[in-house]
Amino acid sequence: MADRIYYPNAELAKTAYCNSMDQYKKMHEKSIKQPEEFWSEIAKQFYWETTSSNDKFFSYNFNRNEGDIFIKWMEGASTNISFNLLDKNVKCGNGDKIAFYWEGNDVEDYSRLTYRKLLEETCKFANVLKSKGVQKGDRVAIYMPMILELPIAMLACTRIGAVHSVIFAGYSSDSLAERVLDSKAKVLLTADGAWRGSKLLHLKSICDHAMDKVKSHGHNVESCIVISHLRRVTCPPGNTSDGGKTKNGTSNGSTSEVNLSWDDDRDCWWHEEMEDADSSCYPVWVAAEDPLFILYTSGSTGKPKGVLHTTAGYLIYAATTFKYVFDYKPNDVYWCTADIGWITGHTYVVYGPLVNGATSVLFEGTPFYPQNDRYWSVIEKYKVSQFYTAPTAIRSLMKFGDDLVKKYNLDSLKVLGSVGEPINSEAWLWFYNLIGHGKCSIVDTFWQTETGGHVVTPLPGATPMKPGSASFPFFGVLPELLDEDGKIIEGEGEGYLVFRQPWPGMMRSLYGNHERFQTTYFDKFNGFYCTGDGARRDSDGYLWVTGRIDDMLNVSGHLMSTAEVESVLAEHAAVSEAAVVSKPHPVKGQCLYCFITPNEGKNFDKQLQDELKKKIRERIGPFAQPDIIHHAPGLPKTRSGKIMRRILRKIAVGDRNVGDTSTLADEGIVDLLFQLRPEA
Ligand code: 6R9
Repeated sequence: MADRIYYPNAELAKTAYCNSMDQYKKMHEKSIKQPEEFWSEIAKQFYWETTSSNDKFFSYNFNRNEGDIFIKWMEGASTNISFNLLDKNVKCGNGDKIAFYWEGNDVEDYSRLTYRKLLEETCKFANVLKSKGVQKGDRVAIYMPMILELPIAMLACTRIGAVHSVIFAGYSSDSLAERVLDSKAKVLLTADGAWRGSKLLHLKSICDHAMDKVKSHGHNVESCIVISHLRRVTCPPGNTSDGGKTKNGTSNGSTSEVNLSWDDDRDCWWHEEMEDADSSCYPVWVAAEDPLFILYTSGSTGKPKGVLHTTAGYLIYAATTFKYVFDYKPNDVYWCTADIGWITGHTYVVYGPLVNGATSVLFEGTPFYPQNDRYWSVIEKYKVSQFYTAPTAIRSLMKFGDDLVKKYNLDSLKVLGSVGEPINSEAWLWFYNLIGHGKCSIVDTFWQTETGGHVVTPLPGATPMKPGSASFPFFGVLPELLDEDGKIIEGEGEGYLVFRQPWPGMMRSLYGNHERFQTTYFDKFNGFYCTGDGARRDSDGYLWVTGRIDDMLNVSGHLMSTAEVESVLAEHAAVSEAAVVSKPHPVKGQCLYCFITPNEGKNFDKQLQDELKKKIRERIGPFAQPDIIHHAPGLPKTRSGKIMRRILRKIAVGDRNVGDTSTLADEGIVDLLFQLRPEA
């Protein structure tokens, strides 16, 4: 079944923006050979305060021998993103159209926001930011749950040319502090707290710790603006918390009852600041290459990388990928389940849908609350037509059986999307047959925080699908597979996935560290952007992304580096050394498998294991908690002291076929580690 080719639904193809492989090939060829013409035609759909001349539309250097790496699109043009997403839609008659249906953690909590109201709220909050001294180019850190104020805050930044840095609200206070410090954010936006399932997240208190830490490193967050969220949502049953509504909808009390610490000089309530804010705010026109946002992603050295995206190129790329990959039509309702704290949420919850005037669902909760059928009930409730989620979510929902799905009417679905990691064929087929009733196209979208938008993906009305293959490059993208020596692999084969030339939405730098940007992505293969992923091309030219080939792990779609986890583990007083590898996991894709060498005289016992798990949760976040901690009296190292992770990965899966061990300083260690394997 998995080898079969699945053709796009003929009905969908009839009206699709791109409805055949011929059309795709023509458009792709033009986008590669004449990028200026291709993208300038698309750019005409947006508002530019000043435009770019043809000779300056696109320039770049991918070759370090020829100077610094740079990528520039639409030099000379200026615009404002919030103007294109909001004012333009309101002017075009979309003012009363719903921009977001908000679906809270609890089924009783929901609301909606039109484009007109979104514009008004954005302008008001932009004025609040101005009143806090935020100016063009200043960084604003955002640590918020999935609530309507989050896109409002991001768009308010763009209104005045401020640079947002959204930090996923599952990160610990240390991780938050590290990111706030790196970007030197002037203002931090958060909420008092939020429910995730039946768990309460104390967001403001996490921010307090982070701001203290930032201060001890010499940087001051001048203002912290807090949304009073708990008082307006329903408390999960069995909880009597903090000022939230009880199950019957009556209020438990006011937010002042929430036990928050408060710094009067720094902290203020969002709703109080908004009360008198002016609802109009003239947009600040920014240059095409002015920064739009920073988004941190894990780096293989352990220090997060502040991926920097700029204005014009990101806008046209988010707009174009959203339109073609989801084939969004004016009456559709689109739902991307990703948190806005990740790149998928930036491009495909906020920018892509809004610039296309789309109606989306913004979901605060989890797939498992109050029951394991929440996703299917939300699709039925809003008649969702495009549903975009992650393989890890699909695999975890498959476990609960098909009956839970069959209770719901999912007929509205047309396109299903997958992102974050390779999708195995079993999950693909379940998604296709059970969720999509065999009539929806699946778009398996390969991309990265760095790429800004989809780079390898099927188009739903054109591409015949092979389960597990991200298939072909999007417009403007020219992939190659390289062998270890940097030689191009033609035709069938497997190698490093790289890109030969920039597309508009690709990152421009790492914030404050252009040198690291150049060495991380361009040093391995001169003249190519290196993704860090491996891929295979089959005899039909389809690309199959096989996963990371650097020291990165992908746990439930969250990317993290082994170095990042190892350095936290090694800080524990009882730990002499730690080595982390990934192990395949049936639901999460990969999980963390940690080898720990205790210090002399220290016991490797349950208490130590629990402490290490707790430390990772606190320092990185709960999603990074290791699944297995393995006692390693020694580690397999080369004579030069390099840990051979290849061997550790074999031990993790119990595969005795470890290959050549002759370069090891102590070959006996491998046997010992096999003996000490914990029962999985
Ligand atoms: C969008 C996003 C990027 C890494 C990437 C790759 C993996 C993402 C994938 C996929 C296979 C897909 N990845 N989509 N692998 N097929 N469709 O996830 O960004 O968080 O930066 O992660 O995720 O390994 O390099 P990000």
